[in-house]
Amino acid sequence: MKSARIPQSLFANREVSETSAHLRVDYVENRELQSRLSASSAQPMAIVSFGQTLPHHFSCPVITPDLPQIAGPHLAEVWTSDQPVHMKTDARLSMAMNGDCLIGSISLDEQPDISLEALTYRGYREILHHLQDSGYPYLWRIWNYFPHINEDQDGLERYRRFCVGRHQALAEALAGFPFSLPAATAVGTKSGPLQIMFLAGTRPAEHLGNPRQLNAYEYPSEYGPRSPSFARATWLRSEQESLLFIAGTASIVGHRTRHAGQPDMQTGESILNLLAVLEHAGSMARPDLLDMPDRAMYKVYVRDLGSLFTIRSAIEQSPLSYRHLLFLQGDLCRKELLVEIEGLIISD
Ligand code: 3EB
Repeated sequence: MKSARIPQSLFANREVSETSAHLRVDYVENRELQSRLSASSAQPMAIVSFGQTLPHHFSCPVITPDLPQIAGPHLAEVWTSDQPVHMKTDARLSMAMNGDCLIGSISLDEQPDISLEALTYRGYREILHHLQDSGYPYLWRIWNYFPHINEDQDGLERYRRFCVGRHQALAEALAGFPFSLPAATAVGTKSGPLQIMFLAGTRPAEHLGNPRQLNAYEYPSEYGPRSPSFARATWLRSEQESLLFIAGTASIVGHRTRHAGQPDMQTGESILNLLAVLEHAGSMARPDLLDMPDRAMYKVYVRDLGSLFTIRSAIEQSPLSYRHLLFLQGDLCRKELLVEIEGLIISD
């Protein structure tokens, strides 16, 4: 570990975004990234730049999924720590740890002699091995990115192949499976390797369902030979602060896709799902959770550029409030889905 000085907050005099005791997330314009990081004593843990590679080298895990940002200034997602950060890197995997949480990424190139399910299995086994080995065995949040997600490969859709490999690895090696599964994203990129970004901790988080949706890990087999391994929401809470990750909030009720072909209606259904998860979390504790709108950020994955305006209007007219709204162009894991919204809501 490095020195134990307590760093200043990353953007002390600026509009700040989400904070927790040890972990922060800020959305920073790409061209300001380097100057703002070097002006700060906070330690970077990970940087995510959507659809753009970064011109500089950073010492922390950097992930650049090919999901173009399609509205607003180009923002990078910057995870920083107010505690010293320790890095571990090998050829495919890179991790940053601060004693409480770990953020990592793994990148796996597809090759003709290995199926997507075998590659996914290998990636997840490697992640779980490193988490256990490093003392951060509890999964908090996962993002999965890979191209051609809805294409068939030898008679099975690539997303479903991915689900098979992920399920096998997690069922074998994650203690408490499936109830310990965290909130997750799986979206289709335009290009690139299989990339998995993961957040894990030394302590367990709480995983929640959505009363309007079946747990994805209980989906019937009509959606694939193995069910998708994720929770609708993961909640990290302590006396001082709370981070609520919401995922998988698309136009699905029960286990069925709703409103095929209608991006406006799908957006409305996704928002009802988000509000249901927020209400569910609020009913468990922290009734003020819903009163912290300025600490919310939502990422909106849009399949077709042509429906951006419709989707954006539906969100702007909804009761959802937020500080950051990012629109990314990506493919969703069911062919009929045109939009998906994920959230991070922070209270302290
Ligand atoms: C669904 O319920 C919606 O497989 O990790 C959303 C977020 C979806 C994550 C995943 C899937 C995943 O199936 C799709």
